[in-house]
Amino acid sequence: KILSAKNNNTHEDYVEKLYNTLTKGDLDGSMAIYNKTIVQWRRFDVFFERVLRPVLYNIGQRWADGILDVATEHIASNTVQSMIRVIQSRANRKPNNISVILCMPAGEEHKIPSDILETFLVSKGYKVYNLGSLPATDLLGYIYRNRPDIIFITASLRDSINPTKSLFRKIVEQFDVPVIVGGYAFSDYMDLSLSRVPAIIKCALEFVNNKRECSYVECCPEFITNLKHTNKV
Ligand code: B12
Repeated sequence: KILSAKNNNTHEDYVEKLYNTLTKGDLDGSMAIYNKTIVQWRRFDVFFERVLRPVLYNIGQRWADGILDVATEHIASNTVQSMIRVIQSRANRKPNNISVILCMPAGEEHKIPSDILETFLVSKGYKVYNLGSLPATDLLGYIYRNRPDIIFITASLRDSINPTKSLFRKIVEQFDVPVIVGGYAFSDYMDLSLSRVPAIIKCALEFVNNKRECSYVECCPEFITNLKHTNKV
């Protein structure tokens, strides 16, 4: 026990180590850190929430403060995308027959949050359509053809808040489908950590399918408010 405790790192240790490997573009080193966290915690969402997300927020802050140059930020985000691909290829897939569209409003280029959500949801058995950023008309056509059970819109830029609201309105005007909005742009208003995502989805589906009040009101009041103002088609 003493030996294994000695080998265990804290979240902060991993954050520091991952910051160093990512900013060097070191994929193998980054994956070695990921593998170690899995052995220690046995849950990859803990790695995403407690290690990768803080590292990316650090990178963004240092870039905004002028301490980190754009090229290094790009190397780090490209390495993260490679990591996510490897992690997703290892995810267990026991289908649960619920489909989710992940999308971003036009002009939003921050796709890493959607890619992390995709990996998380796929590992929980959801069928995921990760569309990235696209014009509203294309998204509406895709929804019409594929009839997803739920739609997530992700936005990181404050400038994406209004385009997100507009996209939200266009979808709910035409389709009777729950739409959930989240991401860094909304971080002042809601906590959307990965561990809350399954409860949010369950609550949204209960509300729409059974016309029942959500039992998770405390976990997603903003979302419920949105739904109550939705005109069902
Ligand atoms: C990597 C990065 C980039 C990369 C993106 C690469 C890619 N393919 O994704 C590049 C280099 C392209 C980029 C560009 C820009 N960026 Co940038 N970027 C970042 C950075 C460092 C990390 C983003 C990220 O992946 N975060 C990690 C994810 C995992 O966290 P998250 O977004 O919170 O998502 C989690 C949860 O919120 C939740 N979630 C997310 N969405 C949803 C949705 C639902 C429904 C639910 C339930 C949950 C949920 O799940 C996610 C996984 O845990 C951030 C810093 C930051 N604070 O995020 C800046 C940041 C977002 N960028 C910023 C800026 C300013 C820009 C540029 C304008 C810079 C420029 N002058 O060119 C451009 C804009 C490009 C555009 N048009 O979109 C600012 C935005 C400020 C603001 N809020 O307006 C930030 C915050 C940096 C900063 N501190 O100033 N960027």
